[in-house]
Parts: sequence; C-alpha cells; structure tokens
Amino acid sequence: MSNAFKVSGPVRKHFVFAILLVAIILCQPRNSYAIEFIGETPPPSEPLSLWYRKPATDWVSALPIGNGRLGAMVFGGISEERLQLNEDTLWGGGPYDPDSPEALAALPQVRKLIFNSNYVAAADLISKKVMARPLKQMPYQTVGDLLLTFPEAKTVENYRRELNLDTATATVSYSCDGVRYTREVFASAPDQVIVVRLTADQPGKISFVAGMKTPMSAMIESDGKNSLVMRGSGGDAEGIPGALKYQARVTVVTSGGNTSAANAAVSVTNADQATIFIAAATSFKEYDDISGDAGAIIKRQISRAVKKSFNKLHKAQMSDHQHLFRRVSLDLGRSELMNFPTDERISHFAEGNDPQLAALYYQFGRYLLISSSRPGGQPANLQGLWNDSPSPPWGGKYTININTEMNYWPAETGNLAECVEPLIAMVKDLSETGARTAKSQYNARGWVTHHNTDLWRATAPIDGPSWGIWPMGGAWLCLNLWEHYQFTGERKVLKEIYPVMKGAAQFFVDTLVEEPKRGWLVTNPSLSPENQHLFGAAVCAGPTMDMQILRDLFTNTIKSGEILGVDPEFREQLAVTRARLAPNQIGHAGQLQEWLEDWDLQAPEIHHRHVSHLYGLYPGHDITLRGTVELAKAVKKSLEIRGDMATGWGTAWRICLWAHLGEGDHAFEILKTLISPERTYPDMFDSCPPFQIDGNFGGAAGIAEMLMQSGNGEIDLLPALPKAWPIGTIKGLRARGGFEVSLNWKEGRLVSATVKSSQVSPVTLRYGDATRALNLKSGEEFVWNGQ
Ligand code: FUC
Repeated sequence: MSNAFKVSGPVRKHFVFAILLVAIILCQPRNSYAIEFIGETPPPSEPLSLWYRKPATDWVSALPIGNGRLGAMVFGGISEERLQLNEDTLWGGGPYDPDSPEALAALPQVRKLIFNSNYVAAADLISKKVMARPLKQMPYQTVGDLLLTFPEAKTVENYRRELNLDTATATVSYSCDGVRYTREVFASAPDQVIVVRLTADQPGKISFVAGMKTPMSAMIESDGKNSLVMRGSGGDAEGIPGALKYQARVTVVTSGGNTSAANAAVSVTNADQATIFIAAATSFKEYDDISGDAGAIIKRQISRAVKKSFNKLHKAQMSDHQHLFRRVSLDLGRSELMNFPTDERISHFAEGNDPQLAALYYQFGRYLLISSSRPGGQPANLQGLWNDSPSPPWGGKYTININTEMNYWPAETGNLAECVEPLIAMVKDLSETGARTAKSQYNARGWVTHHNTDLWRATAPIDGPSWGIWPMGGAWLCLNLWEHYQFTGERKVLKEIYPVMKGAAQFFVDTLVEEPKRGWLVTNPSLSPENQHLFGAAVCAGPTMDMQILRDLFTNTIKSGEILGVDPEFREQLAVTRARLAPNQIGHAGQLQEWLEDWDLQAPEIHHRHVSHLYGLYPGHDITLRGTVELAKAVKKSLEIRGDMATGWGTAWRICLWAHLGEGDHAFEILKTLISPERTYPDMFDSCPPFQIDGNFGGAAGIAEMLMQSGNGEIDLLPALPKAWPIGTIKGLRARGGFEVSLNWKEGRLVSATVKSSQVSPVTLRYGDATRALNLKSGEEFVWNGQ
C-alpha cells in the first residue's frame, strides 16, 4: 500500500503547489510551544456526557461521532483541530473468491487424521490444502483527516471538551485573549454529512486554515473558493488490487470575514462564524458491485446540506438520534464523582462508589451502536466505524467467532432493533458467498462461513488452522437473527431470516460426521475458538461450543418452520440430527468440558480469553440456571477455573455469564476490571488491547443482563442486581416476546416493574422465587411489585 499521493496528467502542476502548502501547514511545529491551561472547568449540565479539561493527545482520547456510515474522531486541539474521518465501505481489495480449490479433495484425509488423534498432521494438511487463498482477508481503511489550523494561543482559559450522548454532539469550548470560542461537531444521519460549527462570542474572531491529509493513496486539491476534495482508492491487500474509488469533500461557509482557497487549503480570516460540511463516499454498492459514483454522491449531499441552516441540520440530527437513544433511560444513583472528568472517573471506578459511570458506560454502548450501525450501512466492525489506519489491528474486520456477535448483544434489550438491520443484511450476503464455499470446499448444500469475514463477504477459512478452521461463524450469526425475531415477534422478520437459517442448518445436515467412539454426530474439522488442546493443535472434532450452537440453530430453525408452516420433512430431519449431536459433558473437575474429551485442565492456556464452551449459557440457550441445574453448576466451575481476567471482550463475556448465573456481585467485580484504565481508554473505548469496540458492547449488554433477562417464556427482573446498586430505575428495556420493561428498585429490592406488551403473548414475570403469569393484550400494561 502506497502512502504517497498519486498524481497524474494536467493536475500535476497545481498539485505540486498543493502539496507544498499542505506540507508547510502540516510541518508547522504545532504544539512546539506550551499552551497554558487555566481555570477550573465545571462539568457539562447533561450527565450523559463524556468530558475532559484538555485536548486529546492520542487517538483513544479523541471523541467518536457517527451517523452509522460516516464517522469522525474529534480531538479538540487549540492550535489544531483534527477530525479523523471514516466511511464504512472504505476497505482494501475488491470482490474476490478466496476458496481453496484443493480443500475438498483433502477433506476425507483431514477428518481421518483428526478421528485418529493425529491433530498436528491434520493441522499441517489443512494449512497446505484447505486454507483460503489469500490466507488473510481485506482490511477496513481510513479516509484521512480534516485539519483546522488556528492562530497561535498562549493561554487558554476554562477549556472543556465533551461528547453529549443525548444530542450526539461533540463540543469544544475555551477562552483565549478574552474571547470565548465554541466548536460543535455532529454527524447527521438524515443529511448524511458531518457538520462543524465554529463560533466566538465576539465578531470577526474566527480565523483558520482547513487542510486534509491521508495515509491512503489519494490526491487532495481545493475546489472553488471554499472547498477541498480528496480523491483516492482503497489499498491493495494480500495480492488483491484495491478496487474501490473514494472521495471526501469539505465545504466551508462563513458569515463575515474572508474565505479563499488555494493549493489544497481553504483559509478563513476574521469571520464571525464558520460552518464546515464534510461528506465522504466510495464506489461500493454491494459486495459484488463497485460501480457507484462517489463524487456525484458527495456533491449532492453537500449541496443539499449547505442550503440548510446549522440549527435546522442540528435539530434534524438530534431528533433522529434521540428517537433511538431516548428509548432507554438508566439511573443507578449519583455521587460526587460525577463532577470529575471522565478519564479520572475511569481510574477510580474500582473503588465502587461511582454508579453513574456504569450508567454512562451502558449508554455509551448504545450511543456507539446508533453511531456505527444504521439501516442501509455496514454492521459495526472490530472498531465499530472508527479507524485511523489503512491496516488496523486484525484488519478491523468482522471476527465472527465472538466479536461481531458481541457487538449486537446490547441491541435488542437496549431497544435498538433497527441497528441490527446491517447485521441481518450482511448475514444474507454471507448466505450467498457462503453457498459457494459450502459447495467448493465441502460439496455441501446450504452455506458456511468460518471465523472472519470482510466487506467482500469472504467465507473461506483464514489465518491458519489454529483459528480459521471453524465452520460455525454463520451458524452463530443465525442466533443474532433469531433473537431479532424473538424480541420483535414480527412474522415478516421471520420470513426474511428463515431461508438464511435453513441454509445454515442444511450445511450441517450434509457435513456432520459420526464420531467413531460413541457414534455422536460432530463437526470435523473444527476447533474451540481459538484454544489449543494438549496435543499441540487446536483442530479437533465436535467441540462443545459447536454442538451448543447447532442445538440452538436446529431448534430455532424447527420453530421457525413450524410458525411459518413450511418444510415439515426438513424439520423432522433436523430433530433427528439434533438428538444425535454430542451432548454437554461434565469433566472430572466438575467443569463443563470444552472438548469431546476431558482435556480442559491439561490445555496449555487454562485461563484462555475465549469461554467458547460457555456459549450455551450466554448468549445461547442450551443451558439455564433453573432448567439445567447441573450444567449451570459446571459452567460456574469452568468460569472459576478460567478466571476473571481477560481481554476487554473476554471480560465483558464473563460479566454476562456471571449475570446469567444470578451472581450480580461477581459480575460487578468483573465490571470494575472492565471500567478501569487497563481495559477502558480515556474516551471510554474498550481495550482488547489495542482498541476493539466489542468490549464496549459486551459490557453494555452485561449491565442490562444484570438488571433483566428473558427467555423460555419468562422475564426475570433484577436477576443479578449487585449490592453496589441499591437504588435505581431503568426504563424502556425490551424483553423477548415483544415486551417493554421498566423497573424501579430501592434498598436492593424491586419496588415496581411495568411490563407493556406489543403483541398478544403469554409470559411469566419472575423476581427471585416469586412468579406471576400474565396474558396481556397488545398495548396492555401491567405493574407488579414482585410479590
Ligand atoms: C478473536 C480474539 C482476539 C481478537 C480478535 C480480533 O480472534 O481471540 O483476541 O479479539 O478476535
């Protein structure tokens, strides 16, 4: 991937000037003089705000905004404002087919080696014949930066940088030489642009130079007297040529003062105020169609936006955001610590007396989902939407052996069903590309995808046999789809997802094999993500997680077929196959076995970050606290052996699992390690490390699962309430079956639960051992005190 600007033909002369000017601006020793910050800034009036007393000095201190597709990290600098920009379809490579043509012929031998316990030889053969070509997938990339360079400032008074989650607006404000400056930034979903407004409390005080830079292969030039355009392409990756074209456009509109543009920079002097409009798009249309016209799209978006006033644009953006965000409110109590900047609060959360920070963390998770996953766009990837690199960690892709699924854990309970739509669209795509892989690599019907995918919906096994040879990614994603139906209860949703679930199930009907020792039907080859067993490899047959995922998939596919009244023979076949799957087994230490054999305590990494075999308790439905008591005890034992310490997302998963064991205090102890500087950056982004957004979403889900759980016709109220949150209110949570639930508790006890039904469906409310059966009509509300 080239970091150089691409220049050709008639633009060359103009472009050389542009480069020189941008180079001069960018090479200025921006922060070479020390700015003195004085004044004690009060906290923002909106408690659902992240805020700071200094500009961001690194990317994980900058604040994220996004409209689902277009995003920015806002740094809030004094001499320079940096807006690092993203567009969710800007990926490396292009449409490609990575299936290995040698995989199918090798499959019988691979299976034989695994059943003969020849794991290392099996892994070698998989490496040579079965893995994708190329071995890695395409990376999510970055647009680049908009940089605003301001006149020199020596002393800055009462600086505050904040992100208001309720208005989805990042604001920077400070005084300098007796003038109060304010910068507001938001990403609008209705208008598809990012808007920045710069104001001062005195006329003629707004002066800056706007420029752009990018690590991508792109050229930047000015256009007219107030615009900049960046034209570039997605990078080549793993031998796949960068096929996407992209453009970003910046237009500056001022009142008063002078604006001029030359050499890839727009200069504003002595304006009363300035509004900056930013648009970006790529030529991506579908995973197999890249014929879009990015230039035309962004020109249209900007020309529409500049006709509207800032206030009109902001109002439309806020009402669109609040329509989703305000559906759930959470109050866990307040403390003095709310008066401190967010990064300081993160450092002190483990002391246990800042309940509002947990509420803020929960709402930040919902905010991030609204900002990174909207209908018509791409699902939230490993970094959601925000990435400053052409080659981010793990390619910033969709890792579907936990991470992408976890991104959507808080969505349904958090009343954000719309935000799941991009995921559903991606899984539909995968059912098409995965049908190709099922046929070519397994000679099977249906569809399959392994442990990662990308914008191009690649489905073959990648990276190497210890990670990639896991055929369950699509089957797990089907659970997210089924949950979407469970929560909404809408038949049209079921009709849409049923063919995808059926295809996923069909693949396993064709590929499960009989395990020689006990005759169980198992996956082979597979692995328990990404854990090695004691025989020097991860590849194996029938790991526990696979069987749990398949029991869920088959059960849910059968139920769907029944509701829709279709495929009776296939349903019968699934029921017979399900009965022959390897069961959950309890090992000699009382733990839930991770593999077909009792290898857990001899595995090299007994504290491994993945807790794959515990999928059955959460997010799966194979094991429940009251329904399968012995298995739930075994899960607890496994969790104790695994330990509480993990990566960000591993920590978040453990919170959810302890919540499903009904152990709120233990879940809270782990939450303390999640909301700590080790796993939460100053801007509250989760650290894997490095930054990975799944922990934010999993942590938010964990908080919700402590307060309410639902399933098997029950809604469990305050199932894992920790002592740390004796008083609280939550409004607007969603429960399976189409219910909306609000709770209010005092002294650690439920005061009232309000349950509203959006359809006719019976449900039992549970509070501890007390239960109450309900049969509500659509729209009917019921209030219960838990007795
Ligand atoms: C999984 C994890 C890693 C990382 C990667 C993106 O494979 O095991 O820790 O989160 O995804």
